[in-house]
Amino acid sequence: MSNETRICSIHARRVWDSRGRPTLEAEVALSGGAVGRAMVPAGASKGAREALELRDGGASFGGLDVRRAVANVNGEIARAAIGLAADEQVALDELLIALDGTSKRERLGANALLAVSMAAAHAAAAAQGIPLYRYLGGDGATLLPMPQIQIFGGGAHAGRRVDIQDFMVVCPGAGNFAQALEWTAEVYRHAGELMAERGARLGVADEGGWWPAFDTNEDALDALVAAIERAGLVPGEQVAIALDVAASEFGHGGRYTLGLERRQLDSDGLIELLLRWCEKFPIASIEDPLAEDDGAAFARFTAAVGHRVQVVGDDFLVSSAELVAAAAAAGAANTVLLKPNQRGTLTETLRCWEAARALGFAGIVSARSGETEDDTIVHLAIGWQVGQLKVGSFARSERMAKWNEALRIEERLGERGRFAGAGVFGRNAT
Ligand code: 2PG
Ligand code: MG
Repeated sequence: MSNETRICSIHARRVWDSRGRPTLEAEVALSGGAVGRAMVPAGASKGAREALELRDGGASFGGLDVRRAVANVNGEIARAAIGLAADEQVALDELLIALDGTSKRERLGANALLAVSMAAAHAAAAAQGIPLYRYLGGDGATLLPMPQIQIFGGGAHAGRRVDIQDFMVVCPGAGNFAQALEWTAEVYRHAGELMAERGARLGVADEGGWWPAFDTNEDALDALVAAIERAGLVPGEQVAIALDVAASEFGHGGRYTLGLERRQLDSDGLIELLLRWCEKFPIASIEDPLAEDDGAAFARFTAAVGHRVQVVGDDFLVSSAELVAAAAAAGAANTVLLKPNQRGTLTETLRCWEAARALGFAGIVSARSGETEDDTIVHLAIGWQVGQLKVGSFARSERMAKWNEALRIEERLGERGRFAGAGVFGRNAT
């Protein structure tokens, strides 16, 4: 260890996220003078097997205050981690995990651990005077991700106004990352105009997608295709649809309740509905088509469309290497969503991605619905060469901060940069 990268101070503070809720920021300073800083996001539709976000409970801020997590960083974690090398991420993260001592990080809090894990990586990159993506991935970190961008919000991010959570687009026909953003900007704008014409432009949902004032879930899909066409783009070829069904939010035990349409479906009924949508609409990717406790149905769905549609596990896999291995063995899903706060450290998140990649899965680095201006995940997507990035919509600065950072990196990489393109989507291994 060079003396320059020794952690000499760790400080956490309470800051505020995009929903106006408390979250944590940590600052890690190194003996050579470098400093790294990171903020932790928060989900609304969470998987039951995610690591725990430590909240104070009680009356203040609806029980969501993070004073205990802040105190854990400034006390126990700082005492244990000061003196370690920031550029030895695995050793640092393993110390954090051992210090917590629980499988779901519920003693110190996954939010406390992650703030330090990410801030240390930033500090180590700063000590070398290079951007984080390059620190993580070296000269090979040249893959610009395919963005998944929300046009209409829904589910838990829009007061359950519609059942499906994210109506997104991907741009398989785009030649580079910047063009994918340009096309998405046009689709987003036209979708807003279309809603205005219907007298239904009622603002935006949690991640910046247009508020889903629709009579049925399928109406939203029709509107999305119409917006792509109005933008002068070819649905399916240039711009395709990606959905996050987030089915754990409206079903368990193989029973699903579509509140908007007042109907109940069993697992096969939901599979049938989604397969019909895959026939009717240019859908390239579906996340959490079934609930986290419905693995057998997840496998049936993947067997039916996984050769041509990317089937993503989020709540189903919670960025866990073990759950990905089990899903791969069962033929359930072909792509893993990677959210560092589902685990609590960068090392565990990277292990999940490495396990997934070795099993032929694709990956998508993802933000949470409660975000900040922190752009660490952009660097993870590029540094780890994951190939896809999901950040929410094309509005609100906690989202745009990330798209804009990826644009800067694309520019910086210049000729060396490669856009992930249509080949990046997960497909069943044959
Ligand atoms: C998801 C995320 C982002 P949340 O389900 O993929 O859309 O939502 O952060 O609320 O879990
Ligand atoms: Mg999801």
